[in-house]
Amino acid sequence: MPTPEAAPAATTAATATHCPYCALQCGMLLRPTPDGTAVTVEERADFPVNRGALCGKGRTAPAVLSSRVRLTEPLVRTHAGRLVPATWEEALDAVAAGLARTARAHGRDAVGVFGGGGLTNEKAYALGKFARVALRTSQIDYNGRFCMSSAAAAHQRAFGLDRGLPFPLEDVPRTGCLILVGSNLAETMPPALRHLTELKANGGTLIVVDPRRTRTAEQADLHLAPRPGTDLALALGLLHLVVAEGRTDEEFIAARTTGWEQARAAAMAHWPELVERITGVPVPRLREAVGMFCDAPSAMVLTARGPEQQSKGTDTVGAWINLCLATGRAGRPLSGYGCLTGQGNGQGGREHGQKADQLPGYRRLTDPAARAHVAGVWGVDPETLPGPGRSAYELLDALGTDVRALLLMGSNPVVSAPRAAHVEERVRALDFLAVADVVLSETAALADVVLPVTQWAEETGTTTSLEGRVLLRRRALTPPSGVRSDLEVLHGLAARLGVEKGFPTDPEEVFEELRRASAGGPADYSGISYARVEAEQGVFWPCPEGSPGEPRLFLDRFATDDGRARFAPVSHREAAETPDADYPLLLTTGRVVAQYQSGAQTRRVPELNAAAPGPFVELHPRLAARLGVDDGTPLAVTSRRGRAVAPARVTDTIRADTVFMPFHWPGEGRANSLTNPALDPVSRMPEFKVCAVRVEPA
Ligand SMILES: Nc1nc2c(c(=O)[nH]1)N[C@H]1C(S)=C(S)[C@@H](COP(=O)(O)OP(=O)(O)OC[C@H]3O[C@@H](n4cnc5c(=O)[nH]c(N)nc54)[C@H](O)[C@@H]3O)O[C@H]1N2
Ligand SMILES: Nc1nc2c(c(=O)[nH]1)N[C@H]1C(S)=C(S)[C@@H](COP(=O)(O)OP(=O)(O)OC[C@H]3O[C@@H](n4cnc5c(=O)[nH]c(N)nc54)[C@H](O)[C@@H]3O)O[C@H]1N2
Ligand code: SF4
Ligand SMILES: [Mo]
Repeated sequence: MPTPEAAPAATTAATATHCPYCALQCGMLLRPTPDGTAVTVEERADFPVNRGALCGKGRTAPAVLSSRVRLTEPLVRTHAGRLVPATWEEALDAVAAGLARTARAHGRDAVGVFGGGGLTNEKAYALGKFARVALRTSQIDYNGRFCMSSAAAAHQRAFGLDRGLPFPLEDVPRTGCLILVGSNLAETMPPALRHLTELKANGGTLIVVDPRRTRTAEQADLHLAPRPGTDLALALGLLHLVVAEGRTDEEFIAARTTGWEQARAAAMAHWPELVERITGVPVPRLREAVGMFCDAPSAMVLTARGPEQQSKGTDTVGAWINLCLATGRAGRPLSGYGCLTGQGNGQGGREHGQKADQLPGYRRLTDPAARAHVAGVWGVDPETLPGPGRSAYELLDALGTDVRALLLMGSNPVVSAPRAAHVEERVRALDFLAVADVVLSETAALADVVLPVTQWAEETGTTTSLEGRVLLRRRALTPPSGVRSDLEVLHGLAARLGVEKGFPTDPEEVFEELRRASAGGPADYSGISYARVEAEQGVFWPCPEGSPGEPRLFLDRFATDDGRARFAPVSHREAAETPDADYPLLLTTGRVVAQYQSGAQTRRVPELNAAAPGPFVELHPRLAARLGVDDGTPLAVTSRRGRAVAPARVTDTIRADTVFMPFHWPGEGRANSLTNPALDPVSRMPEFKVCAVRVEPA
């Protein structure tokens, strides 16, 4: 199949685009090398979010375009069990046959689809449609479930709408006080660190809540280091003090919220001394935080994965939102709650239908009007659309039993899912696995068919950044001849499954359909076009036809039926697992600056590997002394799920009752061999950020 996008003319003109990795979606220029076979990254100073600044991952992103590390031809597993090169016809035939065979033998819901928050809006939309229309399975979900789903659920509950940041990032340095809860943005979004420096230069104050004194916490005026898994109690304790000290904004509460009495009563049950006992944060520090937050003329709370990746993440975020609402720090200029979304298209990826319960435009799959609208755009009978399916971990857990064939696009769960050894075993138990990827990830290596796809610089598509700003990545480079785009893959598979129409391969054509499908929904993109996005440095949704887009939400009313924000009646509860005699320590997990996610891409970049060569276990000197280990000693970390081995990194920046591991590596040092898949009851988010472990010299 010829690739539908015209190759750029042989020129050395640079293409303006965005980074393939995180949700900051830094602007960059890609300039073709003189022979036209590669691109180099240059600064793009005009894009306001990063003003030219890039982290090491962004600067080195072209390394993954090299055929030395990527896939350039389809692979099919032989009867002898080896993956060998195949033609595209053979590979797509094999995938379509594998999926169809399973559906025939075990029913449509025995075929699953797993997507990713790194996929462009066009791909996420097409993948959701492919599941519902071509496979007619309910079993689709994606890795965003592991990312910001708790914040999304809390957003919906409180504000009636889920856009990560209700204001552009440029507002952050102008607020009076910022509480950053469980975000290490100095490592996870380095160019955003500038906003913290500017905030302080403007006279604003910064509070960071993190069990570790991270590079981000180093910047703080006040660092609170709670025990992992206790942010809910911390937020309730702060609200208790706000009430006790008479610092609520009664006028705002009366005019713009509902549910205060219940939320207030719950907070009043959380005495500062009790909160100190639960969190380990001394009462004077709690008072200091309340003073800083309430004294400031405006204030924001931003959460990231620290408080969210917990089995009570939704309630925890709800408690931080309660704090904002009670003090009138929401729906006003330079004030509000926001979530720092993670993946390149973490925001857009959660809006257009790759989520188990969702239709495009952030519509609910159970809503008859939404089904009718989207079925109309798709040209199918609403009755044929399946209902909601399993959430990501539940889907992975069902592999090989209820779900017997899987199409995976844009995730590497063998490394990144909780209780990963079990997930790996489930993946191996599948009757059929097809993986579309740019590299042979640890999960792709287990597939029956591997489909090599084009990458960010080789294809056009939109992403929606953590600000809710829709951005365009333009194709800047001709892909190698052996690869096809994800849209071409879905087109080819749909045709083989008997659905000839409805899966175009031109991204702009897909976007035009997405516009219509999203029209009238909460995430309305109908007024957004490629031309507008390019002319305006991005367009903020919601953007109905004719709208300028909305950088700032909720200033007049919240998106609930009555326009009022809803307090969440939340109380503290323990993590699913707490330390005991057998597993006396807490493990928390997260990221380092030089590696991205499961590392599938960044572990293939020499410069990044030199900076972050492998896993480690961060622990406090007191704990190290008790265990009799030094910096570099190989440590065995054991939980109820499994065991991991990695060298000790001794540092006084972590609590003495907690160890930390980054999750970027497979094999012996895989942090997710240990993590607990206990799920949040609302968001179905696993508890990546807290489980009980035992640590000993290996
Ligand atoms: N370098 C790099 N950058 C990335 C990514 C990457 O893999 N590498 N991934 C991108 C993605 S998808 C995401 S989601 C974001 C994530 O961005 P962040 O949320 O900033 O990243 P994490 O390191 O997972 O977690 C942040 C902090 O939470 C702290 N923490 C752990 N447990 C708790 C707790 O119980 N409470 C609190 N308050 N804090 C806790 C950790 O110590 C850590 O410093 O980063 C994005 N950017
Ligand atoms: N212990 C622990 N585990 C965690 C977390 C944690 O904090 N702690 N964080 C969780 C979070 S927030 C996230 S977001 C997940 C992420 O974890 P994963 O879902 O594994 O994310 P990636 O490693 O980015 O995997 C993306 C895969 O898709 C491929 N890919 C990239 N672009 C494309 C594309 O356009 N098309 C296709 N077909 N493939 C593409 C990449 O090469 C890679 O193999 O990890 C979660 N796991
Ligand atoms: S901060 Fe994120 S978007 Fe910016 S260059 Fe780094 S990885 Fe890319
Ligand atoms: Mo994420």
